[in-house]
Amino acid sequence: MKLSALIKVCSLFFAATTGLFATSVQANNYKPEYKLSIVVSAKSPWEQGAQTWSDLVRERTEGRINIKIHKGASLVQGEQTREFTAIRQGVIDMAVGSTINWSSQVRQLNIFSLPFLMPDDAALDALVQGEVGKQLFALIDKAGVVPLAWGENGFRQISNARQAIQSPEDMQGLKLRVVGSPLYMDIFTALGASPMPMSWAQTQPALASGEVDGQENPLSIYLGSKLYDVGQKYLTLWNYVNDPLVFAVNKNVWNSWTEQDREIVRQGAQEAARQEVALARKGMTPDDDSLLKEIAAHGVEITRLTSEQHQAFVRATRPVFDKWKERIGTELVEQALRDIENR
Ligand code: X2X
Repeated sequence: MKLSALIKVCSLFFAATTGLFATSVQANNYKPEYKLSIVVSAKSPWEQGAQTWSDLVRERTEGRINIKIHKGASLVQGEQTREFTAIRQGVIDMAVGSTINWSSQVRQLNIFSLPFLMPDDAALDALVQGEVGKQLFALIDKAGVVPLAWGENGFRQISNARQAIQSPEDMQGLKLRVVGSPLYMDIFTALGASPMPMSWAQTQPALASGEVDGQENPLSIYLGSKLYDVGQKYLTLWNYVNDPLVFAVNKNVWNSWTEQDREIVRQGAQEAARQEVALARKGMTPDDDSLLKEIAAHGVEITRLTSEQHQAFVRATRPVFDKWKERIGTELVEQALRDIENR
């Protein structure tokens, strides 16, 4: 064998073995199990979305990425507003998280909680699938968390144990549980209620004991958590906000995976999110109101607002919208308004 040929063979052998070596080093960096956080515990589209994502990833990586779901925000002792920080720090590896809970760390995520910004599903789609969604993902990424797909918790409706709510006057003095987020405190204070910040884990016992009169959450959570069993017999459909969910991974964990596995995780998140959004919107349309029927069958009085009644809520919360528009960033909110207009 000529010297040049020998060198070639040797270098090929060297390349092959270092390649093998690199793969095994990468595999060694993988954890035996990855911790995925969600806030809800009961059956819901949110929980189902996390399950689908985990299953797809486990299957397609042939078990290299093995995900365990931790419900009830248990990795942060139920304190859901600390979830984002915990992902960033690596206490949590992965999450399907609500923008409400992450908004204390990424203030622009408050945009989805601007009262009555989004009139329908298409408006939410226009935001998350457009320029606003792109900018928000860049901000989440900059904060040290890798966002992969947008899911949806849903339009949030208000329930209480005292009386039907048709106007802000009906909310005077009502003790309402809200997520510990300043914007929600402002909204319900403007409406004349007494908002009480509390984690979701504490809410169900607080509703059962009568410590609080009401709460606001999407219908799927209301039903999945059986809130009709803890006295929540009055439900008003007012679609005032809608919180999207973000499928995300801690940055170091993301970087520890091979390119091929990252692609599987990203694809899996996108597929799971698509299915999750469809599920989150199911059963509350004129064509299919099965979810509403199921709720009504538990003796719940469901109130729908006339457009005049709706306007009274919009008017009462307008100053909060204006104040928070500035805090979130006027340009981003203007972009959102344009995208909704052109949806
Ligand atoms: O706490 C809530 O209300 C919930 C479950 O909807 C969120 O995590 C935002």
